[in-house]
Order: sequence, then C-alpha cells, then structure tokens
Amino acid sequence: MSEHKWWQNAVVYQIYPRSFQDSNGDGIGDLKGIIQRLSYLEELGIDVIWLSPVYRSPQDDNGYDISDYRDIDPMFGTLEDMEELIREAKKHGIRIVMDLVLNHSSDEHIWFQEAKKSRDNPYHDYYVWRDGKEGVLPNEMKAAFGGSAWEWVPEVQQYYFHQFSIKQPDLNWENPKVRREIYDMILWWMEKGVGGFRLDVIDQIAKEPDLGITANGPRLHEYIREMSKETFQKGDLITVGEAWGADTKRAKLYSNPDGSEFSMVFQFEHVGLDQQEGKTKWDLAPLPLIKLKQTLAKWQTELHGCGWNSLFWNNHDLPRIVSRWGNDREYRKESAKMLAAVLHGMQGTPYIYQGEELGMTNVYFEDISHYRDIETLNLYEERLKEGYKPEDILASIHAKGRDNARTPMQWDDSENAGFTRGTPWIEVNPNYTQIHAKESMQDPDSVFHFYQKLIRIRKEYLVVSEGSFTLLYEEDPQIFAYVRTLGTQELLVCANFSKEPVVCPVIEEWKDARMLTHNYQTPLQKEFKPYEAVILFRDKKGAAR
Ligand code: TEU
Ligand code: CA
Repeated sequence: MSEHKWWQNAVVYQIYPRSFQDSNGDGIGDLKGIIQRLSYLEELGIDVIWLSPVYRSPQDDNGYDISDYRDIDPMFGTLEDMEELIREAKKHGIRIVMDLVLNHSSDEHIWFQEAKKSRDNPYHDYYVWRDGKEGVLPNEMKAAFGGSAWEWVPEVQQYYFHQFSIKQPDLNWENPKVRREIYDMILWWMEKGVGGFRLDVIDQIAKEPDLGITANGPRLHEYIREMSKETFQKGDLITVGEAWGADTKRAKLYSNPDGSEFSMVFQFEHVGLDQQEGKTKWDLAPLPLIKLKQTLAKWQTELHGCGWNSLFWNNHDLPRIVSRWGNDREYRKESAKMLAAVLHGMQGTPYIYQGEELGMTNVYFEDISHYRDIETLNLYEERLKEGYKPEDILASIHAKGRDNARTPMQWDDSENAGFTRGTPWIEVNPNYTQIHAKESMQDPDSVFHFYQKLIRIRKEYLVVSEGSFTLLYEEDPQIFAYVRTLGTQELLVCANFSKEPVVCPVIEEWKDARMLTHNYQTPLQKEFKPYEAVILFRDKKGAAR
C-alpha cells in the first residue's frame, strides 16, 4: 500500500462562481459572495472548494475562455479578493482548487492577439495553424460546440484550430515556450497558496489535427509528467484532470500513486450511459442500471491500490442527478439521499456540486430565450436547421442541457432565492420557494444533513476511504448494493434505485450491524421502499460496534 495522502479522505465542493452568491447586486455571483458563504460550507464539512474559472475572460463560455491567467475577471472581483478568499477559506479549514483551462485560451488573450498578426510574430506558434485557402478547410473536424474546428484568419492566410468555440483557439503544446509559460503561471498560483488544480479537458492538449486526433494524443502523458514535475510536485496539492477519453488503464497512469501525473481524473464512462448508442448526449435513452453498476464496480476494483477514483454525479456541465437518475417529484428527498449514499460509500474522492446537497433539480424553461449556455443555444439552432421540432429539442435540453446545473444557488425563499438583490444573469429555478438552504439547514432530516452525515462517515471509518469493493446483486435491475472490506471491518451500502419496492435479502445477514445512515425514519426491513438506502457497519473482531 502506498502512503496515505490528505486528499484521500477529503471531500470537494464545486462552486460555479457566477451562480453561487452575488454580493453587489449586479446579478452575477462573485468572490466576495463566496467568502460570505464559507461558514455554510464548513458546516457541511467539506475540505476543498473547486472554483470554476474566475480569471479574466470575455465569458464566451462562462470563463472557460481565459484572456489573462494571472488576473481575476472584474465581474468576479479582484486579485485581492481572490487572495482574501484563499486566506479566509483556510480559516475554515478549506483549500481552494483553481480550474486550469490549458487546452485553449480566449481569442482575446494577448498571445492570440499577437499570434494572428503575422506568421513571424513570436506568438504565432503558440496556437495551432494550418495553411489553406479561404473556404477550403484543412479537414472535416468539428468543434464541440458546433461548426468546423477551423477558423480562417485573413491576416496570416491560415486557419487556426479550435476544439471548442471560435473564441477558444487551441494552444500549441508542441511548442516548449507555451509549456514554460503555463508552468510559470501555475507556480505563480501555487505561491498564492492555492490547494490544487482541476485541469480542463486535459486529455485533449496533445491533439494531432492532421490525424484527426483530439483526445489521448501520442505525447499526452509526456506533457502531463513534465507539467507535474515542473509544478504540482513542488507542493502538496490535489490535482484532478478532466478526461472524457479515459479508460481504467489510462486512469492508472493519470493517478499513479507515485505522484508522477495527477491525484486523480474525472472519467465519464457512467455519464454516457443514458444516451442512444453511437449518438450524442441529446439523444436520450433510459439508464440501464445494471450497466451503471458494472461500470462503477469496474472502476472501483481496477483502480483499487494502484490508482485513485474521483466520485461524482454532477458538475457544471451535467444535469442535476436527482432529476436524471432519481425522482425530482414525489421522491425528491428520498432519491437525492439514495444517490448520495451510493456514491459516498465508494472509494475515491467525492465531489459535490453546489446545490446537490439540497437536492436541487433540473430547470424546465419553456422557451429557448431563457437559456444562456453557448452549447445549448448552438444545439438549438443546429437542430432547428436539421428539421427537428422545437419541442423535441427542448425535451433534450430539459434532460441534458448544461444550464440545469447553472441556475442560481437556492439559499432561501426570498426573491431570487437570496442569490442576488438585482436581476440574476439566468433565472432562478421556480421551485426555489420549496427547495432552499435555509429550510434544509433547519430540518434535521434534510438532504443537506444527509450529506453532512456521509462526509462525517468518510472521516470516521477508514473502510470508506481504503476498503476493497464487492458488488452484490449484479444482475438485479433495481438494487444497487455493495460491500466494502478492510481487515475485519465491513461496510454495506444497500439501495433501491427504483420507485418500486424490492426485497434485499442481504439485510437479514446484517441484523446486528451498526446503522450509520438511513434515508427513511421507519425501521429497516428487507423489503425496501422506493429509493430506500442504508449504510451499515460491522467489525468481525467481536466489537461489532
Ligand atoms: O468540458 C469539456 C467538454 O468536453 C464539455 O464541453 C462537454 O463535452 C460538454 O459539456 C458535454 O456536453 C470542459 C468544461 O467543463 C466545460 O464547461 C467547457 O465548456 C469546456 O471544457 C471547454 O473549456
Ligand atoms: Ca456580483
């Protein structure tokens, strides 16, 4: 066994700054707003905040298009505010993780402004260019947010490559100068005392556009190891790479316990299960529970002892889990807790996305004009042109659109949910009068307190962060249950993932175990109610409790 790292029993909370807390009434969340809410987060019990990008940015993709990596966007505050946040968070025992977007910059970054002036500009080679003729694209590659991945620049008579929007030109990692600039910038943030980094689409930095390669390019791990050595390894950081293209084999490289790359990656195999085979996330299909269990179990067992998992249902790109795989109507609280129990009982570092701890739901805007996300807006236009019916496109957006996660945090039942005293940049979910933090904090049986309990369990029982994993009832289409084992200690997580009752016979064998948490007030029986979930603990070494 490798030595224990601090982040192996830490819990991370993701903040999407523009939707968390507005402090000055301009309708946009900001750093001062986050500082005001630190005691709420301490109460929840989290150790780390992952902050989605707050750097200077034209906000074409809500900050994932950075025009200055060493400054804060005025919309969010100042560099001093950022330093204050790092300091204040520390007083609450919380570290701050910055979101590094290194695959691309904004087209308004000074590097790109220079790069597009002429081919012999010293910054030209900071980006990925190909010769061509206007109107004759270098190849057919598409951008993630629609349209071609190539954009013509008349001044240099070349196309630049962009995997995301036109305003997000890809950086050229083959150029050692680019890499050095990036490492110096990372070191600069480390000196400011940040606790770690989340690395945006890191598996796409080693792209080879001539070969049509975006993710997992041949030099990927070489670049990551160099970056890690030059930067992260000089501190005691938590680092997590976003890697849509990761399988378990690659994840073992990324999260090698020798620390040569990252602490862990976000992998998305489970996230893609409820879509039609070979199609996009917008082409909806029901979740195959058996597949979900197999997938998560595979990640649990294959990385055990030789890598490290991240655990998440949600982030700023994904729909709300209670609406997605739970039930956001009559069993909202029960299913939100069930999903939490299933995730937080596993090995890895859990990530909670803002509002998830309240059981916040998707938003169902009736008209496209309420949406703000570039991906959603582009999809709508594209599909309209392709002849889809508006109501069908909206149905996909209701299920999968990124704005589901981006409506303002619901703090209380006052106007705009206590998020802003101005006009919010995106409307608050109308259900804020029922679902909000104030209510959740007062109710001992709330989703909030359930999450708080799960975090405490992780800190108290070593078996949660270190135990091995055994899936039970593999072929059962309703039950999600598993046992974690560490020496003589055992933990059982048993959940009904469905709305119909189901019998879980294993409960009989655990009659004498200690109940750590349960999402129903009724006594535990082997017949599980809709979305019922329980976590039990026992120690075979006599002292069962
Ligand atoms: O996301 C990477 C990514 O691949 C997403 O665009 C994903 O495909 C999409 O959200 C799912 O439909 C990261 C960030 O998390 C995202 O917010 C950014 O827009 C993107 O990179 C570009 O920086
Ligand atoms: Ca503000």
